[in-house]
Amino acid sequence: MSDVTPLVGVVMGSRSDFETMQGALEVLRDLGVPYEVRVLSAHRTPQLLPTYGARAERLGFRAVIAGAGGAAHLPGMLAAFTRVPVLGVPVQSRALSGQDSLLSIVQMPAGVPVATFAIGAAGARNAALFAAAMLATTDEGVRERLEAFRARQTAAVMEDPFFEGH
Ligand code: RP5
Repeated sequence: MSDVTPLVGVVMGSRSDFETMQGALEVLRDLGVPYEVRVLSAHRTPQLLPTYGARAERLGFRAVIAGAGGAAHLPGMLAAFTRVPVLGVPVQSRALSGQDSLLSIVQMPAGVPVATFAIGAAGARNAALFAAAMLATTDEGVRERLEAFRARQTAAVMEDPFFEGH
């Protein structure tokens, strides 16, 4: 455990969400964004939500990435308890393939926003990239690493032999 103050909190409704959410952690690590991660459930540990929301503000988190599946209340409930921007990741559910998670997270009534990303692994990675982009507006180091990531991503496509002769 590093003693660097986290700038991004990553929470998920269950340990079973970890496989999806680990992509967000990888991206944050690659971009040198300090984070902390924990399981926090809107329905199994509801009493922890106000505490976590207040703590996120006190520690100066710049974003909270919240992944949940099924009736995915976690991002919305957390957004109700904090002024830190909440980035919601719909985890793919078994019963409805994540459509339930997506609609639960994206359809916040006006007044308490949650930024919502794609279902599953792409959403988790993009939420982390989005958090990094927010940080990059004021952090030159993160901006440079994000730029380098984009350049590598572009190069990987351009260097693909599939493009030979074009
Ligand atoms: C949600 O219920 C979690 O976010 C998870 O996606 C889903 C299923 O949880 P488990 O029953 O696998 O713990 O709270």
